[in-house]
Amino acid sequence: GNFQAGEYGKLLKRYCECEQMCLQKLMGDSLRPFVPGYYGVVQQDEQEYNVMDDLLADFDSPSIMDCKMGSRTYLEEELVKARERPKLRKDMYEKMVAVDPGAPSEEERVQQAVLKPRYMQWRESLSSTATLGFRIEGIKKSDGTCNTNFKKTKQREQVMKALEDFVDGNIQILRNYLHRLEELRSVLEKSEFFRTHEVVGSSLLFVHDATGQARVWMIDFGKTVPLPPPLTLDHRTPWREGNREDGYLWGLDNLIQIFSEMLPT
Ligand code: 4IP
Ligand code: MN
Repeated sequence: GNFQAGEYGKLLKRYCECEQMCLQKLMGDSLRPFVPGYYGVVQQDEQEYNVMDDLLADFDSPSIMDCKMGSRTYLEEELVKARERPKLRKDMYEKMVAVDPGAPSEEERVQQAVLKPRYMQWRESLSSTATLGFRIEGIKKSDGTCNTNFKKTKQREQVMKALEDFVDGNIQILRNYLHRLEELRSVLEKSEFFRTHEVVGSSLLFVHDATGQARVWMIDFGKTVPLPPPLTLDHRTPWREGNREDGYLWGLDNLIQIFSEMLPT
């Protein structure tokens, strides 16, 4: 797997240079309270790991949700690669037909393979990524139940239902999450790191427990890359190839709106 248990309260994640660069910079950014603390690299059995805070350590039987943020889930360089030296992906074809046997085109059926951007875009439009700028990837509840079956969770109503179930209808937890998301948005809007990075494939990790404690962190920076200066992003402008926009804040706006609508007025 990608993770190893660390010392108490720490987590070891398989080393990724891109993630290391991001976490290092984030330790000096206004976003620091919204990301896991970073403690450098360790080696264990031939493998290197980034050491970071285990965000679950302070919770008692936590419920956890992973929301992948943004309207685009692959880097623009994947498009360039697919044009310059197209790599046929049989594994992605298999994952595609497992969800929808009718999804591949005639050509893809003949090749029994798809290109990566095609697969990623298909996942985006099947889920709420394309229409809302985020998607639920997985939910693990305090009772031990686990659900990663959200590939076709696309409509607002479906998303709301999943969120409702995640918080077990607990209004106070919803309120706490909403408050935390609004705080995160205001910090993101001022963050130097955020302005100068394309943030792709990053998730928001939602964690709450029976005490009513509810928190949200940004995680997964393996595809978060610095922009060539002086380029910056507003993270809301629709993506067109070349503009590097990722739709992160557009997705967060939608998520905040959905949480608000779920609360009684
Ligand atoms: C996965 O598809 C995810 O999109 C991964 O993105 C992506 O990894 C995988 O590409 C792709 O197969 P499913 O979630 O449908 O299984 P993430 O890491 O953001 O979850 P990359 O490498 O793009 O991050 P490959 O090329 O690693 O298989
Ligand atoms: Mn992830």
